[in-house]
Amino acid sequence: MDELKRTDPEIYELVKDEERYQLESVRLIPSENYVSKAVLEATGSVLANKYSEGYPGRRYYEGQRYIDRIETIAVERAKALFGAEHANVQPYSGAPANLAVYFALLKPGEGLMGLALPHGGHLTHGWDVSISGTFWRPIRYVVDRESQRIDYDAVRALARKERPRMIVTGATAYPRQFDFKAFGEIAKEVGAYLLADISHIAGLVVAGAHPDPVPYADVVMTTTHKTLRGPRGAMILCRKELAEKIDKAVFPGLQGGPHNHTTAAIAVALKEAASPAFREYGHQVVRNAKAMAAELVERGFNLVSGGTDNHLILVDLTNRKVIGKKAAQALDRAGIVCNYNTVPYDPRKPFSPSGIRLGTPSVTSRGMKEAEMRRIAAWMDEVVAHIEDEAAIGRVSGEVREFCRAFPAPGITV
Ligand code: DSN
Repeated sequence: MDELKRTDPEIYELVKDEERYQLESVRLIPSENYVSKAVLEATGSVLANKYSEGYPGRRYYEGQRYIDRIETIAVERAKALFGAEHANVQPYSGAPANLAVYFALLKPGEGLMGLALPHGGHLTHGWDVSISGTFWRPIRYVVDRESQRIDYDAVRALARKERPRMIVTGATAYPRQFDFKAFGEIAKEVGAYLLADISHIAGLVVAGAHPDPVPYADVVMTTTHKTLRGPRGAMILCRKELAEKIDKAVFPGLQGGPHNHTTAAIAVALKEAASPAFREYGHQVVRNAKAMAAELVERGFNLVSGGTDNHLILVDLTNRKVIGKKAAQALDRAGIVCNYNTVPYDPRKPFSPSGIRLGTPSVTSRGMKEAEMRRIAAWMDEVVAHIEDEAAIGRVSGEVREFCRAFPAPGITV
């Protein structure tokens, strides 16, 4: 980044600081990852210079000879990897992608049923402060109070009562697998579309480490930068008969020109995700999450639903007498980065909830395995147990920095 250094040393230094931070910390935010150098190179390419409103072969600007080929490759790779009939790779990110799906298939005011935000759902699945809960009639299902898992009978009963036009399955803080077949049956029974938002688990799906929604959902949406390990962006997959509506909703309905540098990087990430190494990666992400969960339980942590089936762990810290925000901040000072999070039926407010959310996609990308997960869980225990003791937190921070040295991060050259 010599040129950046010369032109704007202030930004250059901050980028380098962030790079060091990502290298020297244990990153447990479940929606984050490390992309490869190849993905970074495509993202930082001259494709950023080009306008391409429209779709391959149907653009509103000339000069698309290379861009059309790049977008076509991305689309074909997405279709092949997920076994989908149609793919749109232009959404800028997950929130606009979900909005495009609603815009394509729902009339204003029709019922949109999703997992409630405090129970692990996403803002764009019909929460009040989001346009999704304002333009459409929000209907919210919750997890069962005892099992802290989705109760499919309760979802069916709610759908029968409320008759949504669309049901959304997917979450940002749900540590268990989704039964897409059950959701598909419920949606069919009430005449609703089923949207599977697999943003968090797309990498696990392609690796065969989580059931596949494509046979059951009318539309599948995923961001490309979480377990899928691509650039920040999103894709919408659907059957042929919905393709035109979806494409029109993305452009010209909601967006202007696609971010071609992102499209190219998505294509690269999809190629990487089709490799046997990625398949192994997806399974290791889950093995690592299970190992970390088991160690945390062993150390007296209370996990929502008792454990995990995927890449994510939700810890309820109530029994440790520490609030989520305080724990997340202390862990960050110790070099372990996670986020505070509500837990189902949380008596506390979202800005200072009872839990923290952890995930293994990033640490697995660095080659860490089960033994390292147990080590990290032990550090977390130490920090939470000594939350007021800056000397103890400082000691952990030194150990974490040293530990990270042994695990190169993809995309970061030391
Ligand atoms: N913000 C993402 C997450 O962290 O789960 C979802 O959009």
